[in-house]
Amino acid sequence: MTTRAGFAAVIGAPNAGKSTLVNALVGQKVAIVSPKAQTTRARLMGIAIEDEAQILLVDTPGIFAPRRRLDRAMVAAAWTGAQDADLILLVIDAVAGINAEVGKIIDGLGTREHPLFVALNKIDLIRKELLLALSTQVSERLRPDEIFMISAAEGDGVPDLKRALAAAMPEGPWLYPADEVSNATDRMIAAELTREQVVNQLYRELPYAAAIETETWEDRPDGSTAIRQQILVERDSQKAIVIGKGGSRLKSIGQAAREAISDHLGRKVHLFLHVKVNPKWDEDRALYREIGLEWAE
Ligand SMILES: Nc1nc2c(ncn2[C@@H]2O[C@H](COP(=O)(O)OP(=O)(O)OP(=O)(O)O)[C@@H](O)[C@H]2O)c(=O)[nH]1
Ligand SMILES: [Mg+2]
Repeated sequence: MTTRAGFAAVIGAPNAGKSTLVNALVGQKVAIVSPKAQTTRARLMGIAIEDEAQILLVDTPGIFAPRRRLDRAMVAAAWTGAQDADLILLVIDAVAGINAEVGKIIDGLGTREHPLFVALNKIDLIRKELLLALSTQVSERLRPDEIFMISAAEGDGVPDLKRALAAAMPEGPWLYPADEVSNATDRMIAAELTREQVVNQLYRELPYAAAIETETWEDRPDGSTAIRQQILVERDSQKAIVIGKGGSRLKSIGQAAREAISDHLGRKVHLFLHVKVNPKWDEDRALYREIGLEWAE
């Protein structure tokens, strides 16, 4: 049997549903998701398998006009992900349509060498006529190899997209073991699962989400794992928000994160969280390494 394997970079504006789609294609949660834009930071890879093909899906941070250093690093990671791939999958929020952010990405794609698929996402939220008009617009402006209409959240159209991605992968041996679903380490995933709780529980109050740093990780002889993580925020006022009244918010973040990490690891987890103010965490090179981002000058 001929096998296929290759990289598909999933790019798009913030909040388009890229991470949701990567999870849907993999069939397991490998990337964190939130209603807040700019959730994904690192370039994370989800591994999907369709018959004889292994599709390495590079989930990238949303592309937008970056100002802060972290934002610049995120956008750079997204474009690098696109350049390194065999195929580009541009995800567009069908409700938002081709807005200024998407326009910039289209310009950035320029004269491309890679095959381009476009997924019009969130079709569960849009009327058919509008969707068809958008599809025509995208086809004229981008001339993609294929356009798909999907709901990453509900799964509509995802199997068709997955089959087409598989068929577009170059022939060659698989690049990862058949049972692997992501390239992230448990340590990275645990930090992301905690960050997901911080973002989801506090996105209305924290304008710029925190970073998570793993301090210690101990697999204990009794089969449990003890993890210490630090939640880095920029100001004392943000620290107070994360901790909440009488520690209630931090407790509920810790509980939900512990359950998620325990589910992921398949073992009992003791999670110790504390909040640290570091006005300059955005400037901390070591943290960028931990997140998996290149330092952007
Ligand atoms: N109704 C609906 N909501 C969706 C769909 N796909 C994603 N969402 C929601 O859109 C929001 C953003 O989803 P993400 O997957 O985090 O988006 P993203 O493109 O990875 O965002 P960044 O990482 O911030 O660039 C979340 O609240 C999702 O639940 C969809 O098909 N339908
Ligand atoms: Mg994302």
